[in-house]
Amino acid sequence: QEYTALKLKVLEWAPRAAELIQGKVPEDASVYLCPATLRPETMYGQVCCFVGPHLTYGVFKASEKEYFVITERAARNMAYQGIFEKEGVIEEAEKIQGSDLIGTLVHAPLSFHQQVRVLPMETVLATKGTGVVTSVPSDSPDDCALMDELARKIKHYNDKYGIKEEWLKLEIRPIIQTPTSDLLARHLVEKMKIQSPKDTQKLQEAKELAYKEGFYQGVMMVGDFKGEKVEVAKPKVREQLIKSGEAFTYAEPENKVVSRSG
Ligand code: ZZB
Repeated sequence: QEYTALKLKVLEWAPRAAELIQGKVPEDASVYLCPATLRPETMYGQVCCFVGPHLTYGVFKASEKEYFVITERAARNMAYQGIFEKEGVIEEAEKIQGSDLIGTLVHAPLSFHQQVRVLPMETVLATKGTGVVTSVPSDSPDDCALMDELARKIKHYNDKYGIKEEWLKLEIRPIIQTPTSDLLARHLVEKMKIQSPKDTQKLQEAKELAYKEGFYQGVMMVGDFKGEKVEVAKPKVREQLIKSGEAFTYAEPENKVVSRSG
């Protein structure tokens, strides 16, 4: 699986993360949260960045001036892909629990909303990508269902993680036109009566539909490739992000199936 890993620069740490980072990273270095995505063409619509509150992340040194917040598993993979300055070497400046990152303010490349917050996603898999996920509720049913849930239970999430209502209020703008909708994820969540992020089976189905329709029938409504088919625009947006230094390629080894007989 080949992902585009985006660099979301930390502008302001959540209080607990700030304490942990203090003195661990050089003053003049930048730290980035690096979500792995299969949909670089949707980056215009980012409204937040998700982490698994119960996952452990590391702040890994990519070069003298750049540190990445990702899972250790992702760092181990990246170390052998020419992403870190020193091949095969992993330097971890600090460990951080996902819950301690919530509320951190980051810069989201290409997005209408240049500054977005880190929010919790209980369903983030530690075994996929970087463990960091960028949220595009216009085109990702999972993100759409979770943003609804966070807003619906804002009191609970405020008590639990200090989430503020205004962090959830960023406008969700259409990015891609398909035959059924210009907000395909919202359309599918409503049509399939998806009630919460726990409707995993329906969400899986919605995701597959959204991938297919978005890729084969979608047309870009925004950005430099406005009017072009998604199929055509996707690699171009990706290339642009990589050229500008705002993203890099991250490949994931296939999950090995270990047979019982060994
Ligand atoms: C932004 C985005 C915009 C995404 C979209 C999807 C969509 P997949 O399809 O299951 O292989 N993701 C990445 N890492 C994780 C993780 N560790 N745990 C849970 N979700 C993760 O997964 C790839 C997509 O799942 C990634 O692409 C990311 O969300 C999320 F409009 O990034 B995506 C129809 C989907 N649309």
